[in-house]
Amino acid sequence: MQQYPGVTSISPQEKNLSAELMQQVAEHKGCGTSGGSGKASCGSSAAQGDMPPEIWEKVKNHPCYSEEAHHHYARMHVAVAPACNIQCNYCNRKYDCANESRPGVVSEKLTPEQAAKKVLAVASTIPQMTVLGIAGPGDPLANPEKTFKTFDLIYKTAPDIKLCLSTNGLALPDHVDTIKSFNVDHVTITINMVDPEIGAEIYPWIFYKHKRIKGKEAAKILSEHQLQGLEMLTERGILCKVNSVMIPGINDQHLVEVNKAVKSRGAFLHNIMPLISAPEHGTVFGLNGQRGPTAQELKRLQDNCEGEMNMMRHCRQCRADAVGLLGEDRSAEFTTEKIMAMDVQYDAGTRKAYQELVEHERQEKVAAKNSELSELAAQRSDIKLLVAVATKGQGRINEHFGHAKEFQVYELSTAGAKFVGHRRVDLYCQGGYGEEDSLATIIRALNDCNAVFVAKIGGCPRDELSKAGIQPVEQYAHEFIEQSAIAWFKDYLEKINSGEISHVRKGDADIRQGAYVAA
Ligand code: CLF
Ligand code: SF4
Repeated sequence: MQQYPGVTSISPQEKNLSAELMQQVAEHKGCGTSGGSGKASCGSSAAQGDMPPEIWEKVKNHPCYSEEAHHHYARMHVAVAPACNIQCNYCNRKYDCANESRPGVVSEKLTPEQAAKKVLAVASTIPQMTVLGIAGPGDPLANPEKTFKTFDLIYKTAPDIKLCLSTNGLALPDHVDTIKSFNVDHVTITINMVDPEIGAEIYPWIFYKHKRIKGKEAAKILSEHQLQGLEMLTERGILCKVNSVMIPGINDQHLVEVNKAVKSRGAFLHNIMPLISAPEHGTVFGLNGQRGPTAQELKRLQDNCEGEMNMMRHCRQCRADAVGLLGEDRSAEFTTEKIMAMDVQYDAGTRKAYQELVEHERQEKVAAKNSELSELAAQRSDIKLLVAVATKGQGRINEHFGHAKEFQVYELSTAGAKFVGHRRVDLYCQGGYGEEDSLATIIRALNDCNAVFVAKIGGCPRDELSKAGIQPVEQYAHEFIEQSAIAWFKDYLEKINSGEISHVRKGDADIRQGAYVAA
């Protein structure tokens, strides 16, 4: 193992404990094995019995590390880290770090002190906010003083909040022990390649040891540091997620190799995200016409890698000052001006009591799903299909069709309901009126789904969806998503078996070419 200056060795005792944890991570074949598919996936409902207690403690209320948790718990980012030490061809420095953010959005930069006040203000307002992440707008470890000062302030004032960090990995080996000492329990490293030839097409340069280094040499150093940093973190028992940006024609095939490389070094979760590229972003890829993947290509690659390790499919590529549940953005409620005017009363007891209620409801949800699943297990069928769900959180079907800005998509089979992605759409209901253009876009976005579950839907969209072969389902309004989807699927199979209806293939749960890619 390569040694880095300033990095102290871990004790043999700590190493033993961490090796044990790493082994548990390696053996853990997914948060969602209770679904019965036997496939590794953090994309389905994780329950306490599915994994070792040490890992469960780390992921149970982290919305990015557990798909199931993201229905209930929120995260926030503070934009304290403006500088970066590398250049990615999908990034324009006018905007936030595109490794954890969609291009074209800019965050309001904060000092560590402003950030700390913001965290306490958000935590007091949103008691289900459990994780503070630093993910830009540049690279947190290219701004170590600001990043660690922020963590220090939060750890001292609100130790119940989990600390999370996202980095390109270049400076990671130098900071692993500091990360550990600040009790940062979750680290994301963006790893787009393990082959410098490919790396040279993604990274024009890095800034390392006071020098700008270009081409393959730069990519080689970056890759070595990323993998070294990953190993060092997992040896210390820090849970690691790897983000990879899928760039068709450059690293799409290669990401299977990346997946194997990061799994063998103890990564817990792999998040393959689509490249979002447009000329107006002003990036090298945007200007040279490099396209992003279709939803079909992305899903196929995620499916291919899933046998190897847990895949994240619920990432929303959020901005460096995101606040709220994944998929919702409450950052406008917490601008610096508003925060500084707030009289913040941080009450850990109230937060704890609220989170206990959340856990209670969560357990009810899992029990309801399992009871429905045991009845489905008796059915024999190879049918797999997709359904879309309108939800605003808590794992329930609780959003009106016309108010949905995105639909969550589940794959249904006799193994259960598995979350496979989300589709952002234009709002149908605009000022109380239905928007026909939006409806056409929504139908296109959901064209591979057999049904859409909603809390309520109007007559016009109901008819148009039915004509497009997408069954609107209102009967489970405000019920739990997975339990309802399984119950509906059981009923669907029974009707097929009795000849009452015939199954309509809508791509066999494979997303069609040209379907909407999350953006
Ligand atoms: Fe933030 Fe990232 Fe931590 Fe999550 S986000 S630093 S791990 S708390 Fe999550 Fe957002 Fe996707 Fe990131 S949905 S972009 S994976
Ligand atoms: Fe941009 Fe992030 Fe890449 Fe730095 S690491 S160049 S901020 S995408």
